[in-house]
Amino acid sequence: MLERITRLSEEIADFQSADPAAIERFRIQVLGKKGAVNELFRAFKAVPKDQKKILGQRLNELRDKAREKLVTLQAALEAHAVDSPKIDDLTKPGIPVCLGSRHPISLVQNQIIRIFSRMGFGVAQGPEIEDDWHNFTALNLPAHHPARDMQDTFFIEKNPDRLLRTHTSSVQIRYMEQHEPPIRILAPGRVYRNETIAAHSHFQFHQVEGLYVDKGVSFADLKQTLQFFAKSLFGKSKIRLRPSYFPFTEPSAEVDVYWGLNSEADHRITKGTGWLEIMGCGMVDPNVLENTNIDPKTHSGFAFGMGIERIAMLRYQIDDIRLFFENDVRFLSQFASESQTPIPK
Ligand code: 2NM
Repeated sequence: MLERITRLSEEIADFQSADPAAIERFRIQVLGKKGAVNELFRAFKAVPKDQKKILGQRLNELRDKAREKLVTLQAALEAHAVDSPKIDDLTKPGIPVCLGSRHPISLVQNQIIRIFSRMGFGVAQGPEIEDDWHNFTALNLPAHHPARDMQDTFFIEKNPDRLLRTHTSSVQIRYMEQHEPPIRILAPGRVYRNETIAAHSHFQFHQVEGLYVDKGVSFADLKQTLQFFAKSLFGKSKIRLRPSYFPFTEPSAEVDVYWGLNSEADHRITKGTGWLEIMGCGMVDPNVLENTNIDPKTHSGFAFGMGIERIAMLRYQIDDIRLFFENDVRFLSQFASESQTPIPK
C-alpha cells in the first residue's frame, strides 16, 4: 500500500495540463468518488492495526497534495483565460467607433486664440454670473445707458446685485484689478442678453474680447493688430475702421473687412458693398483704467470685441444662429473633418 501511495503521489506531482477537460479527468481519476484516493481509503480499513498510524498519515497527505494540485491547475487556467481571450479571426474588421467632433464655436474660438497667441496674448476667464461693478459701472457705463435696461440684461438678484454678464469685458476689468501692466489678454466666453430668439439673434452667444495695456499703446498698434488678425483668419488683408461709440473706449470704431464681390453670396452678405462688419474696438477710456487702479497718465490701452457666432456663420456659411444651440448631430457632424492642434501654451 505504501508503494501505491508513493506512486500516486509522484503521478500527481508530475501531472501538468492547460486543458480544462484533461484537468477534469484528472480530478475524477484521483479525487472522484470512485477515484484512486477513495479506493485507497477503502483499502485502508483492512490494514493491520500496527500500520494504521503511519499509513493514515501518508493517505491524508496524499489527499491534501491532490487537492492543492487541482487548485493550482485551475488558478493557472483562469489567469491564462484573462490574459489571452480567444480570437477566432485576426483578419476580421474592427468594431466601428463613433467619434464626436468639436463644436464649430469651439473651432472658431480656438482659431482666434491661436492667432492672438502669436502676438503674445494669453487667455483670461471669469464668472458668467457677475455684479453691477464688473459688468457695468467699472466699464464707464452711465446710469441710464440702454445696455443697463431690464430689457437687455438678465438680472438675477437686486441685493446683492447679481446678473448674467452681457459681455466678457467684465473678465478684463477683473484682470486689470488683479494685474499690473503690461497686460495682453483675450477673454473668450459665453454671454447673455435678453433678446428674442431668431435667425440672427439669441439670448446667449459667445464673444472674444481682447485687451492690451502698457506704456505708449497707440491707435496705430490697434489697427496693425487687427489687420494681422483679419489676414490670418479670413485671408483678407484690407480692413477699415469706421468711427463709432462704446462707453468703455474713446475713440471707438467698428471694424470692417473687405470681403469682395466675387459671387452672388458675397453681394448678399455684404449688402452689395463688399464690406463686412466683424468687430468693435477702441482705445480704453481713461475712466476705465482709473476704475481698475491703472494710471491713465502713464498708461494707455486698446480693446476689441467680436461675436464668435457671427464669425462662424461667415466662415461656414451658416444662416441661422439657433443651429449652434440645438445640438443636432446632423449639423454638428459636418465639422468632424476640421482637425485642430491644441492651442500653444
Ligand atoms: C468691444 C468693443 C470695444 C472692450 C473694452 C474693454 C475694457 F475692459 F478694456 F474696457 N474690454 N472690451 C471693448 C471695446 C469691447 O466689443 C465690441
